[in-house]
Amino acid sequence: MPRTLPTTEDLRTRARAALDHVGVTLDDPAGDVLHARTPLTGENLFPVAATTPAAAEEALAAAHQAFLAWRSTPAPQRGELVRRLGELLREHQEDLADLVTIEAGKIRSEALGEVQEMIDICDFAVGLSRQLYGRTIASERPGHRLAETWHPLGVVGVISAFNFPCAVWSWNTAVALACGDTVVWKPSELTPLISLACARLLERAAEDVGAPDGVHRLLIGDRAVGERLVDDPRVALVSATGSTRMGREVGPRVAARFGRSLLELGGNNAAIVTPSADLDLAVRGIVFAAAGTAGQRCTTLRRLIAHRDIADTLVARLTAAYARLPVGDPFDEATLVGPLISSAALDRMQEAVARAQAEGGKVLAGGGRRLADVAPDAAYVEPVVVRVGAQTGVVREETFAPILYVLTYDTLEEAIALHNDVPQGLSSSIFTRDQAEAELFLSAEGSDCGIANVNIGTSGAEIGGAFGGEKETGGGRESGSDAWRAYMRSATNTVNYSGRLALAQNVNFL
Ligand code: UN1
Repeated sequence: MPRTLPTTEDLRTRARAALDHVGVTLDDPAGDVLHARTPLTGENLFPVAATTPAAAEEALAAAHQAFLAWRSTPAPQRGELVRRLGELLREHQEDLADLVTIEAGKIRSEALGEVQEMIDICDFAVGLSRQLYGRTIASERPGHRLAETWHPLGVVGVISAFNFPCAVWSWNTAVALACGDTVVWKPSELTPLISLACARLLERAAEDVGAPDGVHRLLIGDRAVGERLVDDPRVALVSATGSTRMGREVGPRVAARFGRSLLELGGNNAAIVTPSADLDLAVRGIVFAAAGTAGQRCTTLRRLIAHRDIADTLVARLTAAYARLPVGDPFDEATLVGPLISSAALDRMQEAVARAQAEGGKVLAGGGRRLADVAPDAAYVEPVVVRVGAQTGVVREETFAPILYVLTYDTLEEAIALHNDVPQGLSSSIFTRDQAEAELFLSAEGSDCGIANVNIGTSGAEIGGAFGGEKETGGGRESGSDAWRAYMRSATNTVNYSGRLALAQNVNFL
């Protein structure tokens, strides 16, 4: 088990080098600042200038002004900007991954994977820039053509969370730019450095291809800065990723001004394991989904619903795997579980485990704090498995930490009912070798989530599919498939080339 950590000074040097490679210089900020911080040691790295209200206004005005030109730039030409961004992301994959590890605490392969997700969505969006298809519809009238056209929407406000500090931005930004929109981004206050790096690369891409400078703006700051995006009528779409509590505020406020919102909120993702499941595969899938990213993905597996006949065997294998999980320095190649984002997150995890115990749950593995002597302000913790008797109280909530609650079932109908009986609806999976069980789970009577998988865990979706979920998860869809439609407005066109006026529904007039 790794017993050492890099020092905060090492991390400063490494972050500075990465920023330097992408072209960001951190000046000594005057005025309001926020502190870039690293969960690896729990200490501050650098002060970063916060966006002033006047600068936020300038950003919104610039993005709106740029939209007026960008919307009439041919879409394949807009794709060139995204292509250039993708090239720069490839070139700087290591630098960006360093910043992701330093600010979000992800292990190396996951940090590189997050940047890969950005590269992938750029490739997707370049293709999309030649595929913004509308349909032609059969008109009921002779000499008429009925068609659907897709137009750019406006400024897109992107609000993103610490746990995917750059991939979620890229899903929104690459697609929005291809669709002819411009973007104003409010990242998490916890990850300003990676945000500055991404914004700089997009700025460089825009310079290289001659795109308007206002296609993208970054707002660094707290909630008040995010509120500007939520309330400004120039922001046509607010795409917000974060807690259900945040979405409950953002959704109605944007709706009150008839803006659009795309919400990607909390998950409480479950996997059902049936008696026919391949347990080797299930154990590996479950451990990655539940303990990977230190349980801090919105797709993290939080509930395991195991058939009574295999539950004890499965749990024994899981607890053995948990006992071997290397927790520690995410830069160490051997580590699989990095730190939680903050000691507040650790407090919330410990409270949740205590509540589960008070509700009758039994901790079967994990929960111990690690490296507290080396880094008292950091939050390294062993992922936890808790067996619970019923899906009550804390099990119905999303705690953003590596806690896996284990429940048992007797019939698949009962398992599916348990599965769906939580307020959230993001991701889900079933481990089975029985095709009928798999198909039932994927059917209308099965999982009620936006993502439903077979023989693979709940996390780690590819960008090609649409990403998002139902119920308290907010209903939004981002990333691939036809999620692009949320970033455009459609117009229905009726063109009469008959030379005569024929009214629809056979109406006679004049
Ligand atoms: C998130 O946690 O907000 O499917 C996004 C996954 C990743 C994205 C997660 N591709 O786990």
